[in-house]
Amino acid sequence: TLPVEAIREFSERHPKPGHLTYQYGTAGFRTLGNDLDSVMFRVGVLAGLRSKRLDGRTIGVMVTASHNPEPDNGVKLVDPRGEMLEASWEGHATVLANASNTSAFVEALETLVKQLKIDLSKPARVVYARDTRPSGPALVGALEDGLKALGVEARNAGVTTTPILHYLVRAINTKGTKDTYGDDSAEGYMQKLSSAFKKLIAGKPASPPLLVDCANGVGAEAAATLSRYLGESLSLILHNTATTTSGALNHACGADFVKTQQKLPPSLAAHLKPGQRACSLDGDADRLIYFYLDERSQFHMLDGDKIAALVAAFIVDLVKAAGLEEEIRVGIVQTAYANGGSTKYLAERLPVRCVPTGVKHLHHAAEHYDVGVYFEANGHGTVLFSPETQAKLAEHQPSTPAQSTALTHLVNLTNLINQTVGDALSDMLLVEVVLVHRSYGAFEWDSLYVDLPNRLVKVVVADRNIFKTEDAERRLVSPPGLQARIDELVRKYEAGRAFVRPSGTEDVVRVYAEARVRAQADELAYRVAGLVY
Ligand code: 16G
Ligand code: ZN
Repeated sequence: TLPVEAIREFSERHPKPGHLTYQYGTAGFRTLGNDLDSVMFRVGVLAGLRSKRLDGRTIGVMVTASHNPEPDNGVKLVDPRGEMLEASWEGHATVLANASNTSAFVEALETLVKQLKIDLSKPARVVYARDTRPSGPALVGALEDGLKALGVEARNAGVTTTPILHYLVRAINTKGTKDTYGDDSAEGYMQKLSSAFKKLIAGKPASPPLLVDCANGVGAEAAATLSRYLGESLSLILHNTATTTSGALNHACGADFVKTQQKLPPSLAAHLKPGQRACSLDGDADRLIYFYLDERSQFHMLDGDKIAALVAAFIVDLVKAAGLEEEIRVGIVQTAYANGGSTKYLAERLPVRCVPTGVKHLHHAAEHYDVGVYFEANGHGTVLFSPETQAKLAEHQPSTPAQSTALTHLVNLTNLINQTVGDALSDMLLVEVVLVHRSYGAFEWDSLYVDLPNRLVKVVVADRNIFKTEDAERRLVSPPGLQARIDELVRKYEAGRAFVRPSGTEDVVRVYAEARVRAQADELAYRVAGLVY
């Protein structure tokens, strides 16, 4: 049975504020750090139950609010293979978080245990970590109370990036099996990535140094460690590493700043030379955006779409060179936010699928390919190699030295890439490998295709829930009649495309538009926003 006494006692220390309702959304629970105490406690209990339900396999809990402002915080659960929490449990999380008091919480737990047939005699194991936010330590304390209340065997992974926590979950759950993912420590992660990187660039000329904007977040610490592991194989120059300066996190820097503002973080202005590559991580280092200045010091962004194009084409070529093109199908997954220029470039080379926003949709769709590449335009993405593909790569007998080399590269890529989730540091190394192999600088990479000018605007509406979409969020079915009016507008613009969707993380509706020229993209976005308002 449930340790009701302990749960009650701990729960009383973490009362739910009466005026708040919580929702486990695209990014888990996310709001002001000050409002999350009861949520953290309850997530601790829930994580323990999830582990029991899965026979004692280790569940991950990450305390972060990613690219959001410093006062925000959040929490996400990670399933045993390092992937996002199974969708059906998002609802359970929401129910538990909103139980009005201790009795209601205990009652909700009892219902859940019965409904899901959770065997409470099973062990419960959880590994957790947090980012560098000032609200983190207290929230982790609340989480630990939840873990204690249920008697969970807990492991504190300290302050680390979201992707490292995902790596740890998978490494712990595969330890000692034939699918072992790596040593279950941050050092194991660094070792795995850096040694794959060194093998992939062996014998190639070293790249000029790369500037890394660490968003003043937890990525700064991980990048510094990684840099030591990389040694001379890649020189990283770290900027925005002020993880203890109040107010600095994600402020005028980081991947989200660069993507949404489409400009250089001011803090890099004095450091970035024309033609030099630079990249930005977000606050928990699961998103990556590259950029450079041209010879006229014009800013150019290389976002998730550009990364997808670079990486997917490279893998397609390697698969061909290894003589495996008949056996291994490489595909790509995007969302409606993918630039039309990238979709056109990619569709000429491999199958492209469009899915709704949110990592879980992209990840699941990518699993349907032998090698599935997914990237959101915002810089979150990875590459998945199916278990059958990994086995094929391990067994395949190459018939020429060229095939053998390509095959070895593919195997090394499976180790370089963090396949559990988008990982800014792993993706950064991946980009660097491709640039070296292609002999590309930032400019050559950028020239693979031309981005269509685009504009994203937020519209505050009375009720965003009346906006319902279909066709991977590319069309509205509700409010009635609105889509027809959008279509009518879009037709007036050359290469025009626009869509409207309710945000999953903010109380707003988002409008995206693109067109052949800048002024037209802006105008289309504002006119569609005018229809929504
Ligand atoms: C979250 C998602 C991201 C998505 C974004 C959309 C994860 C880990 N992150 O940050 O994939 O692009 O939400 O936000 O799932 P929106 O619904 O407010 O546009
Ligand atoms: Zn993030």
